[in-house]
Amino acid sequence: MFHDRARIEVRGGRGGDGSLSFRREKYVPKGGPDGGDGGDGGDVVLVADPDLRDLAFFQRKRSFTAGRGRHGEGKNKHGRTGETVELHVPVGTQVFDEEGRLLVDLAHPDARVTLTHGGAGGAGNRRFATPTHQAPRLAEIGAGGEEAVVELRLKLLADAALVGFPNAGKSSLLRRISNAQPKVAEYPFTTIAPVLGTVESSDGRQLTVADVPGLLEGAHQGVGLGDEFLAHLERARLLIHVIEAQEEDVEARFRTIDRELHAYGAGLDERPQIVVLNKVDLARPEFALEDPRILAAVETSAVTGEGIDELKRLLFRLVPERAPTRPQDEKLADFLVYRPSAPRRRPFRIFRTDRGFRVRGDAPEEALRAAGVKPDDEVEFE
Ligand SMILES: Nc1nc2c(ncn2[C@@H]2O[C@H](COP(=O)(O)OP(=O)(O)OP(=O)(O)O)[C@@H](O)[C@H]2O)c(=O)[nH]1
Ligand SMILES: [Mg+2]
Repeated sequence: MFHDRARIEVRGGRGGDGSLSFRREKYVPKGGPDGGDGGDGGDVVLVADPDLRDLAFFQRKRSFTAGRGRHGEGKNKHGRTGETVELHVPVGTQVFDEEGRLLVDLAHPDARVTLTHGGAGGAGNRRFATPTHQAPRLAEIGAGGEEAVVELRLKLLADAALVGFPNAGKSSLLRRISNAQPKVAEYPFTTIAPVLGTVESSDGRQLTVADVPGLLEGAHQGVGLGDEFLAHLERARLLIHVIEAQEEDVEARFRTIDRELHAYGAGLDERPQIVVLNKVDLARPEFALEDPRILAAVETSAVTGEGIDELKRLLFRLVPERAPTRPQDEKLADFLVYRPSAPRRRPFRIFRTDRGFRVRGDAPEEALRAAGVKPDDEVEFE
């Protein structure tokens, strides 16, 4: 199964607690405070991995928590930072929040983004020593990590995409022009998951072409395999519209598919197209439709090889250049839309004292519970 969606729950690690400790040495009756700080909790990070093809991993595991920071200790020992959890996703993965807003677009190999930060470690009592208050009997509790529920959606990054009725010969053409080996058979809906192929020109240039399931009239209402998989065409800059030559009215077939592209939206009906009349070894009808989007029409046979070189040449000539991006823009594009789920600064702080707890600011009850406060504990509010 090919999975292009997943909903996951992520949590940054909790920060470690600061330590409440005093130096104890022989012949030093009243040692100063020496409690070290707790370590920060680990983050949950997404990484765009060029070796991955889909989001299948997240069907088995959906909940991820980064490591917690270690507690601080006496002798000014700081706790270690919690372990970061790195989640690998295919290049082209987008992240949406629960309201469906786009947060991140991992469009480049090795792009990284932090989904949830770990909580800050608590300060050890040594930090609270002042000239007038040399033996602070309190240490800070580590903060909880950020939490988020996000939806991952994969949209393939292809330069061009094949589109057309089932059985038109899309996969056969991709086998002919690229290194991909999608399944081919004489029944409709042989292709049920998108496939990417790399096409190479004689001078070494490369293009990627996506093959997706066939479309039927009414696909936008769920006929056939529906039209959800057209999401994988959204980023293709050119469509290769494949029509079976032996069918009756090839121009009417063109318009039917075009209506489905229109119904899907996302600008697919404005994309430039190469129209491919395939299976011309069986029939050779005329295709005379004029349309500003049709940049070229070519006759092919995936069986005899006729027209295949011509199709490749047209591809390299007609796929529009990628909009030029400056390096700093590319980096921004991955992160710009990201809104962190919670402010990084703490709205409250919780301390452990030798009698119980002390709270500064407006701490919600669950934060107190997470800090280890029990119903009978003494809590001072500042
Ligand atoms: N005679 C002839 N048969 C072809 C040609 N191209 C493909 N076929 C045959 O048509 C059938 C369908 O080909 P596919 O490549 O699987 O078609 P598809 O468009 O990918 O189909 P779906 O994945 O179901 O949408 C297979 O039996 C192919 O062998 C061609 O140019 N000539
Ligand atoms: Mg196919």
